[in-house]
Amino acid sequence: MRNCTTHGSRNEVSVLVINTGGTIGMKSHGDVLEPEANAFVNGLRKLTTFHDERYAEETCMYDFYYRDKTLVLPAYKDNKRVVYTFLEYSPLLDSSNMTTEDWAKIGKDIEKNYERYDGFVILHGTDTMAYTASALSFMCEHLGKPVILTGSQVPIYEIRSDGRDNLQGALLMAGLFYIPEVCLYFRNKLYRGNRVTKVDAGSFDAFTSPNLSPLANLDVDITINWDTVWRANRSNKFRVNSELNRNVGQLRLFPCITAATVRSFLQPPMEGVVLETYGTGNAPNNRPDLLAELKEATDRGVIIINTTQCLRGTVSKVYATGEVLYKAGLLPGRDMTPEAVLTKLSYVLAIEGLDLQTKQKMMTENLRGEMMAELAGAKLNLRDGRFIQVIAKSLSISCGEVLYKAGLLPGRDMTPEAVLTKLSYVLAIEGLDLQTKQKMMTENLRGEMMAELAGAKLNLRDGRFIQVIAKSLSISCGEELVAIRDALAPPLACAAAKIGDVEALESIREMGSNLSVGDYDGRTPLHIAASEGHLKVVQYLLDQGSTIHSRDRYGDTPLSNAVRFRRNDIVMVLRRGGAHLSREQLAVSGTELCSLAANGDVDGLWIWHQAGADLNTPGYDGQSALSVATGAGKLEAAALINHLLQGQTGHREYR
Ligand code: ASN
Repeated sequence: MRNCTTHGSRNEVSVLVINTGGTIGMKSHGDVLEPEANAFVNGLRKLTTFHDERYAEETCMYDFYYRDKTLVLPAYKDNKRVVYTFLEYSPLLDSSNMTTEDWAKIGKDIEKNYERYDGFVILHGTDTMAYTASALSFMCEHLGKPVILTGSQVPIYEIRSDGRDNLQGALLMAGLFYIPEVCLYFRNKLYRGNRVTKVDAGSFDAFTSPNLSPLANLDVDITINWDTVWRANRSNKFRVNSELNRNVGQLRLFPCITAATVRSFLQPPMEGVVLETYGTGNAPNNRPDLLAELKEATDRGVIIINTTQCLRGTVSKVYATGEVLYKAGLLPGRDMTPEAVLTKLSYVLAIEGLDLQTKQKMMTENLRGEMMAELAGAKLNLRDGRFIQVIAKSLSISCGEVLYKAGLLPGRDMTPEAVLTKLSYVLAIEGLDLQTKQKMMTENLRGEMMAELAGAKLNLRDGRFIQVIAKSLSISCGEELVAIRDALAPPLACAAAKIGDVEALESIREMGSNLSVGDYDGRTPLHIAASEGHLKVVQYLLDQGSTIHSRDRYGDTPLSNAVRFRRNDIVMVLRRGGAHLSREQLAVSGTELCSLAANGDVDGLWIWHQAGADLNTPGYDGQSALSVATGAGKLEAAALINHLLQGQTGHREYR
């Protein structure tokens, strides 16, 4: 018998890589590059940075995954492993050949495989990647897992290729970080998919996100801008809407454009148009012929969105030359990219049962973070230095004990230059004793250091205390306070979730904090509320888009916590929001069900069934829960299993 170390341990995450084509997988045929089929897995298998065969063998990984489709990355931080499986399209496409049908196919494949994988990477040509990323962002409704498009400028098989870095970065992002968005990863940066545009045909820095800073920077350290991450409302299950309307178009204004050109462009069956105008959204207001054509089309029900030809910035009603367009019935596209507007039109126009007014309204609303918020986000106005001191003192902020013991003083994040010159300055001040000088060295005199947060001990039992802290933090600003806020928010939010205090959570959210960040054990407020049985908090967190699939360090999700603590109502709400048992949990569910059956634990059987466990799954010894219950004379349990089995369809497969 083979001796396998446990496969599917909580340190493993699985990612589906959908290979649609593009330069990343191309080879030279004659003088031109063309996609090469069936080459990826075998090519990458030989690279130790892309595959750890020893680990795969030791854990019997191929008992669970197809050998010719699956690889595993070497261990990353905390021994985390990304197991990734390829789904290759045929034919592979240069992205210039892609249409809405290809977007729909990708969407459907994500939907079909959604519960089996923790994240998705889409390999795609760079030429139209921004369109596909934008389209997918709209098609994926209530998305709760990362979907990351990437590709390269030089094929991955060549010596100087950007493909290896891009693929590896995308895999890490998709597997190890809960960023529930459609993103594009390129050249060490993770962007929101509907904010990008291809700006360089010959550089490895092919993409930019002109109006939104990257969601993550993968430099020596990986920095995630959690504040920027978009969180879809999760009170509904993830679904992909793959219906798209192709009667959309993009028209770029130029000084001598004729009314006839505009008229012919706007003819039926055209239903939605991206009009790229000048600067802040301006067009000639001395051309009644042009404006009449636009007005005629919008009167007919064509939705025309005003966007700027500029790479950066937004349209606004500053000039008379802009105002005329709105009088002609155009709608403002704010700071959306043309790619985002076009694909949004295609998505919105295809939704059945909506009247024109609702569609127009949707086009001006922020559906997936594709445009800046009306108020550009709640800006914290936090200038009060005294406030920092009050907060810092009330949290009994302290320095590292070890350093004190050795007699040293901590320099925090000061530069050596700052420390040296500060020493020089402080030591020269006359009339101060050593103690005062030491104290000055640890104090922030001219903004040369960050406030120290280590060792802050909080006693967070009292709901009012949390609210007071949260509210008072929201009136402050500056880098230091943002740092304090970020350090405080996770324990505050977890404490609020523990006592079921929605109001306190709302205060924490209002101060701009992310309610999906976990504590030291990776337990998020949702884990805690699910364990404690606080239904209202769970509902609130889902409405705020909290990450439903995150696992704590023990591999538990909010759903598995709700099952463990027998919170029926919460299991139902989480399931409605798309939560599901993980591959590993399903694998052990048979044994769990048998043990519940042996004990006649009807409630336990019921909740596992509600959570999505298959009652047919055999236990470790091959017995079914039904035969165990019958054999043990647990008739009520057997009757329940029988009843549930009648309503249960299909058998889950792991492979
Ligand atoms: N023509 C290629 C494509 O879009 C360009 C690339 O991937 N770099 O498929």
